[in-house]
Amino acid sequence: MNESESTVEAFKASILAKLRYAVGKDPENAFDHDWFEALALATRDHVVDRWEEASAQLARQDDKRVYYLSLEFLIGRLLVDNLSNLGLLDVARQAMAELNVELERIRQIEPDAALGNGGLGRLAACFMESMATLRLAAHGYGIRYEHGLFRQAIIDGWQAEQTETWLDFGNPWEFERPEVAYRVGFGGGVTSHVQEDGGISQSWQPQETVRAIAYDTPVVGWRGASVNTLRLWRARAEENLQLDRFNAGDHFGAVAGEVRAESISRVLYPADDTEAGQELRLRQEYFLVSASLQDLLERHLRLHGDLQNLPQQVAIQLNDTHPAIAVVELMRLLVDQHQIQWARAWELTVASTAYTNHTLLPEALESWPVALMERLLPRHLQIIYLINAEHIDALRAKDIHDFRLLRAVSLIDEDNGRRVRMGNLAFLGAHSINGVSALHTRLMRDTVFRDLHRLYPQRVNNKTNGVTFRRWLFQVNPLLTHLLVDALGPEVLESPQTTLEKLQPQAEQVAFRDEYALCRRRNKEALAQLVQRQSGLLLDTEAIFDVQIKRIHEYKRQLLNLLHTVALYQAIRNDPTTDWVPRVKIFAGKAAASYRQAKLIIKLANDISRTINGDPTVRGLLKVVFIPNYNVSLAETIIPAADLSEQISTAGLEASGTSNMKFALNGALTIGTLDGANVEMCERVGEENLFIFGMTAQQVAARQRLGLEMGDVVADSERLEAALGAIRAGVFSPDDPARYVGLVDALLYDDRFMVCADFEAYWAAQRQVDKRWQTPNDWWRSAVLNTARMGWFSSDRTISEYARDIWQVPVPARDKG
Ligand code: 26Q
Repeated sequence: MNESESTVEAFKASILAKLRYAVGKDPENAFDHDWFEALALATRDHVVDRWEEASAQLARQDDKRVYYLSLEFLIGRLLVDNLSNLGLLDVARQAMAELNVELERIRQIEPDAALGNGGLGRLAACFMESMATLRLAAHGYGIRYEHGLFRQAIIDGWQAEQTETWLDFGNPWEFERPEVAYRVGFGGGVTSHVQEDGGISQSWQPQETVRAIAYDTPVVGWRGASVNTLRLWRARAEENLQLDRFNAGDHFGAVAGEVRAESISRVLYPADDTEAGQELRLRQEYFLVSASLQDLLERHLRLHGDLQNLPQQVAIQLNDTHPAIAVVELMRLLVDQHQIQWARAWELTVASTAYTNHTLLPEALESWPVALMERLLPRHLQIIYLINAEHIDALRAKDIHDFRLLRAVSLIDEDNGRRVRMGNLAFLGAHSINGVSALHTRLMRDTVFRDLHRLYPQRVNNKTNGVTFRRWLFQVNPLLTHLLVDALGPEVLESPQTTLEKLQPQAEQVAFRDEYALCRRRNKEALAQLVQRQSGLLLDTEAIFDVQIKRIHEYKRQLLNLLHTVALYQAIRNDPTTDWVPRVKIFAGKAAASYRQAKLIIKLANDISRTINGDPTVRGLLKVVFIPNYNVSLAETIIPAADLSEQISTAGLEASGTSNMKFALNGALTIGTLDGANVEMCERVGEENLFIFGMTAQQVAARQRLGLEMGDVVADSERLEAALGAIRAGVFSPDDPARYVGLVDALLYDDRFMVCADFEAYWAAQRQVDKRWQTPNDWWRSAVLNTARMGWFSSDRTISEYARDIWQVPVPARDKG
């Protein structure tokens, strides 16, 4: 028996042992789920072995630790991720095959860990994987939501939200740590004490406390380079509280208290903007922050015994303002609990904390009513007032008295019923404030943080997002990965960042382009099968697969894509003899449950889909499909099957985008605006290999100043007028002809997102797409060059930049063995 055979044998034995002793089944009676569990547990043993080694090594090295605080981690599935990063995927597949079980089927059993809404949450997951790969001593902190992002059902074309229950069958990847528990307080009041030295100290007596219990998930880096920990907190009621009440006969009260406490980690907020400043959300934010800071300070004191060197040993990264109350909590812990002088505590806090901004939309910037903050976190509000007073005093001392400026940079918004501005708080309390693409960072300096940036010009910096190539290339696209290894050698798996560019000459080789196109064809067939299983619809894999998958938002302009779809439909009907290029328009995405316009856009997509797919005069040249329940796993099937990637947000509004990178890496051509990271993709991939159209951020701003009435624009475009007219008249909604009158009129009279203004440019760019498709040599040359030139968009590069510029931690040299 050779080495690999014995590895397979051992793995098989381990799976069977897990099946028998952990699952309690024998192979004859095992269901798919039992096999999944046995395989996951067998895999987990290997993970844990590496985890132990890595933790021991971290403890020895005593490196500075990075703490990534995020309300969201959009992880998806872990089985293949772990197997693949441990180099055990083929072993596992073989072992399962010898047990007569198909890995491809079993892997689908695993529910997605959907503890996030979209890009920000997925970025946190990519970062965790890259930090483990780069062997940084990094910990993720988040909330173990019992229910992740809702499941989307499409009922009669409308989105319906259904509860997501990822933990129903248990979670093989997590380790409950009941011994790692902290108390988190809420409410109550603050009392002052005169200390021995005559100083005054404050202490907070919360009215209510909740326990945070740790659940640890190991995060495996590539080749098991390191295994880090994602620590998620679960809220539990204080045990004695329940019992006391219960014994006093207050049975309902006992349960109500428990429900109240535990509701904190019950469900992820299913919105990717802030609209509702709800108490429960603030409780979640503080719960995460307080438990995590207590935990990291305890670790720091255990390892170093002194808080004065905190910034040398600890870097805290805030994923947007959601955990920004950390600035205040750290001050409270240092000053009230560890008796550090206020000024010194502030130095330590600022030097330890950094903040990443992910949005510019002023209405999406988090702020909390002062009254709510006072009721829930009275001591924190005091500290906020103190920070603010010192901040404003410091400006006055610098002879800055401009009333407008002072109001703009204040932590308190006095214009909207007194609110605490979390963006300003995070800015003041952090030594680094970063945007997520070059354009976004520039706009941050010019708009939302204009005044603060002038006061602290060193703080704002850019860290363009990236994605992990392990998941978003190697795992999702094994065919292309195989081809890349054939062409470039196994080095491409170790250092895709530097190796992929060596693919460029292959773009000129017909034989290579053919093989490359064949991989795409196979991936399209897989997607077509999925669509057929789900909806019965047959897709033509010869057609351009034209894909827009992301949260539904007006600024992302799914409506622009739908208008193009309708215009194309009308053009085909009007001129059936032209040699139209066959297209499949693929949409997927969830709308926030309370976002009415977004939900109407989903209905419109489904109405258009039904009408066009059912119209025989189109002869299958155009198909439209809305795939329900978009999530990480669905993205993993769709992205490698895409020919065209739609990245068409109103310029200036998409901070970065990350699916744009995943598509391009897998060789889809982008049709997009000069927004977010598209700008940098265009620079690196070469403008001749994408389709850029539409107004720039600057032009958008100028156009908006002219007003949002689009009568002239529409009158100038027959195509647009006809498309809007058909939708407005109920052509796609005969059951309710007036359904879209409001939606169309909003585009005509109040087109905030420049859908009409960009329509003609978009149409023209789409015709360029058709033209390129009809010259396969050109299309596939561009596709290969996209893959070859996307290396820079690896999250390994992004994390290396955070490590160097923000965290000041060394990235250990890679040992390649
Ligand atoms: C805040 C308060 C209350 C309730 C919800 C929220 C909330 C939750 C999630 C606000 C925003 C989000 C998510 C934002 C997000 O995903 N932003 C995206 O981040 C990506 C990673 O940087 C970028 O690529 C995208 O451009 C950006 O839209």
